[in-house]
Amino acid sequence: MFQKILIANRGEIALRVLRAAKELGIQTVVVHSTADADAMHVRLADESVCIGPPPSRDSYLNIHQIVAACEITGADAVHPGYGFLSENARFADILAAHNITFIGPSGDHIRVMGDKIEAKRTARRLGIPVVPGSDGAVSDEREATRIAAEIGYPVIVKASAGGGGRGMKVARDESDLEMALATARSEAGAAFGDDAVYIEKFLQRPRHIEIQVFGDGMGKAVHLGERDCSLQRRHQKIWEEAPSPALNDGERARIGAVCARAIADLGYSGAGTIEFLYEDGEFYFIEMNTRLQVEHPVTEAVTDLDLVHEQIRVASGAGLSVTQDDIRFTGHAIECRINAEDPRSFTPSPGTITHFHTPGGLGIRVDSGVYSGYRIPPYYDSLIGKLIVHGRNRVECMMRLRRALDEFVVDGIKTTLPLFRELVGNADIANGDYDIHWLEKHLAGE
Ligand code: MV4
Repeated sequence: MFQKILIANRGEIALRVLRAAKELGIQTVVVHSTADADAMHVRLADESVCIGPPPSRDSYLNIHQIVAACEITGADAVHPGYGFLSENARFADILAAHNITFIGPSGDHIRVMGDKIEAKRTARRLGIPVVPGSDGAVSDEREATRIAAEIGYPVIVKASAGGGGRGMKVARDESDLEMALATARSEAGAAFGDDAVYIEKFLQRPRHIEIQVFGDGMGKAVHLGERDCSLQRRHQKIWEEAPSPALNDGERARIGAVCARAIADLGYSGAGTIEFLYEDGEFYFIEMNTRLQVEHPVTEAVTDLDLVHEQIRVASGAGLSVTQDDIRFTGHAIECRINAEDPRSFTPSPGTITHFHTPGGLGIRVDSGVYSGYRIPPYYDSLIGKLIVHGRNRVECMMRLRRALDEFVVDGIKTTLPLFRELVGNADIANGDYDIHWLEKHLAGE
């Protein structure tokens, strides 16, 4: 097992990893920017190293500074959290070259999944159902027109180097296609330095359902069920739940088994998420994330597993603590992302939190790195906390969530709490009746 883990992140996820390391008796080092000297993760860690000025590129994204911090403190492993360097293949390779363990998959697996065309090709080869479309990059308009006519309109043009909603254009019919192709290609070239694009059938009213997987890097893998992340705005998830209100046990077991087999065959190591669009009873692979995700606590609630413990175990070579037969799904969990944002416009609202009071009681978990008197720096993501609620079923979970939202106090800044108080009173949400477009329509007043 590791002696000392360096946490290359900040905020609630730095705390989350720190807690897991402490529980396992592992020493902790955190790195931080000058803007985060007062942050909770810095206070709770055994050691801390200031690695640069506030802008992320000069601190949390500065690979050389982070490697130097490992050398200085003698850390033998790095946990990247999510965002920042968590899906940076070069970072994983550089750590390996320094004999420091990256707590995550290999650089090669990160690289494959970071290229959306390669990811889709790999998924298809491994038997995962994918969205119908071009087999790889489309080279010219004639090819695009032929493929679009084959799969039928509407189609979507996506950037291979994109992901998470960046660099996508929809073509409703053939007259749209030339423009969609040219725009997607030039935006991709400008944004990512890679203008490769591909075409897919555009699904009109899907849900976003993702499967949590774990590989031990030695040919064994498990799935931990799904999360329904359809409630989002501008590709930012705000509410995630497990199980999905749209799936039955048979569908879950079937898609889960397909994913676990694929991850085993790939020789994948660590936590991963296989993202699908789900429409009319069918799953369509879109992307794979090779990191721990913001919404992982929802899966922890329904499986009673500690995903960060598992990540650390697997990275150390100790393997997974469970086999598929050990995994049981109990009850229902919902996560609400508490952002320092205006609840209608979602514009960031940094500043000082004058009063912070978190709810408690049975089935309530709050993951947050803030406290009363904490000043939110304006440089980073607006996520300040997550409320995760568990109940024996969805009705009980929603009852507890309504109560927990009433107890939650965050004064001094604007947060997304009022939006959640509204959502828990909405009939569609109560019925689990929503797709990826629901929130934006609701906010527009429909
Ligand atoms: C799609 C799609 C419809 N059809 N692909 C957006 C983020 C990126 N991960 C993939 N995305 C989409 N891909 C096909 N073939 C609709 C979206 C999409 C979306 C997906 C998941 C969650 C929210 C979304 C919001 C708008 C569009």
